[in-house]
Amino acid sequence: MDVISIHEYTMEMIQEAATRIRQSFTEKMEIETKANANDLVTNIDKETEQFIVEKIQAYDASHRIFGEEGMSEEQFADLKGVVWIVDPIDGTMNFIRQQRNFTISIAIYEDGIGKLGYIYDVVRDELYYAIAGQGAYVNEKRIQPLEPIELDKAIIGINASWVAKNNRLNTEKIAKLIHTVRGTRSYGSATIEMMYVATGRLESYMSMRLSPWDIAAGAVIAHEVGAKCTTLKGEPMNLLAQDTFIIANPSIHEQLISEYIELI
Ligand code: 2AM
Ligand code: CA
Ligand code: CA
Ligand code: CA
Repeated sequence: MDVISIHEYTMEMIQEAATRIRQSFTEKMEIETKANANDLVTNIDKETEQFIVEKIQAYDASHRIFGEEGMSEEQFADLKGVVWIVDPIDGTMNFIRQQRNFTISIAIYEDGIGKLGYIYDVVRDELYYAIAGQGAYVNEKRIQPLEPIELDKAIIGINASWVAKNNRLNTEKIAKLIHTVRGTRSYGSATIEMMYVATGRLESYMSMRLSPWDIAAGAVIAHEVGAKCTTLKGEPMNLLAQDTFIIANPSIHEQLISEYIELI
């Protein structure tokens, strides 16, 4: 795999995809629901994925492609070979309602190993990316390795459903966590929240259910700065199916899981 050639190609592709998304702001979009009333998709999600898939196929037709909107034919059975994992718009609800706080997310894995990751916050014009082993960047600026921090100084990316009555985890422990930390935030885009952890704006982000395309690119970038990504049980994160997920500053990752997260 020619990493530098793929990198240059992807940087250009992602800018082109973003230009198309920006142009779409002036047009009326078509909105459909997927699994439930809050699970939305637009024609722009689909058109962006279609554009990216065609570009990848033009680059190398032997590469496999997993995309959220299913514009490629692949099933998620394994990660053999070169696999592109694409979320054309991460944060679709934000995209529809706010025209901000959404990203384009693209990862390239080879035999299950993360090689390149790209997350483009289109409206802020912040492109986070990493080539494995060569550090992580936001635009031209190198992202510094994470510094240790104590939990009582941490800001945690968590949303209100974690404390609402639910049958998936011990909410009393989460309430205790919320009282312990300095603050909580919720942005509605897994990739933005992961990049906020990678850049030290948050110390952790966690979710009950994310898919491979929500986390694949972020994990490559996070790895370069030392942020730790696992399931909420502390197991290796799942890139073949929906699962729980946590990313955290390494100094608090273990403590969060062992003291505050009790899955039922
Ligand atoms: P999406 O916008 O690409 O669907 C929202 O809290 C975050 O969770 C977004 O990153 C969103 O990605 C992701 N997510 C994963 N599964 C989801 C679902 N079933 N419904 C809504 N958001 C989902
Ligand atoms: Ca979606
Ligand atoms: Ca997503
Ligand atoms: Ca999406």
